[in-house]
Amino acid sequence: MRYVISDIHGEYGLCMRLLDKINFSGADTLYVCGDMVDKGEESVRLLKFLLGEPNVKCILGNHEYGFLAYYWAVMKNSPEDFDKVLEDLRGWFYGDGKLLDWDTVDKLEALPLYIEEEQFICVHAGLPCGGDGRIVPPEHARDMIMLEDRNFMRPEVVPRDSKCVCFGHTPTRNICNEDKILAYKRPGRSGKNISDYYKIHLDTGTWLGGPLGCFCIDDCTARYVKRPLGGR
Ligand SMILES: [Mn+2]
Repeated sequence: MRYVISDIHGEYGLCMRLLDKINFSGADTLYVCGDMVDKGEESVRLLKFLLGEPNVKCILGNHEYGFLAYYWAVMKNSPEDFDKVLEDLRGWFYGDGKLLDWDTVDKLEALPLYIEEEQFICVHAGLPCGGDGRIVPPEHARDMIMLEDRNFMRPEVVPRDSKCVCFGHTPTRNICNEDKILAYKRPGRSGKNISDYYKIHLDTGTWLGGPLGCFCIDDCTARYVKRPLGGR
């Protein structure tokens, strides 16, 4: 089965519980729509896991991009002393920054801004969408729009004639007052196939205390794990 998820924000434990719940195995694929890091305490542990699994496909979110921008700035200032640079970069992450290594930095730097498959597109925040419902394809969209767009998530934005767009970035509670995945179905469709949907909004506000959820591309259902009582 193929699953999409977004905005895990350093919640390694919750992510592991969710993967357990869906019996995630080597035969499955997980698409991660960015913002794996920051806010939570185990950003680097989570990164090392996700970037190390051959069947996990990640893209950049604005939080990974922010880290990379910092990395590029640090490299400009002291490019010779790599030990010092790495020490500096470790300070970026709240919690487990000391686990950061060059392998993880290099893998992060190699991540794309979107993934396009036959029936769906993964992007962090959204794609430009005009009033006529025509979206700009990801290869022509500006990087910062894909990373930080705040228009695409609006319920009244209805892309037409496009693949289903899976995205996160803004907690869905801002739209529906609930921490749940919003799957927007095309009119008159059954909802059993991913092509029956035009967009899947994945950010369930995990860093704000919400659950962590993922959406199964193949059976079109959402699965969640809640935070333990007393957790953030
Ligand atoms: Mn974001």
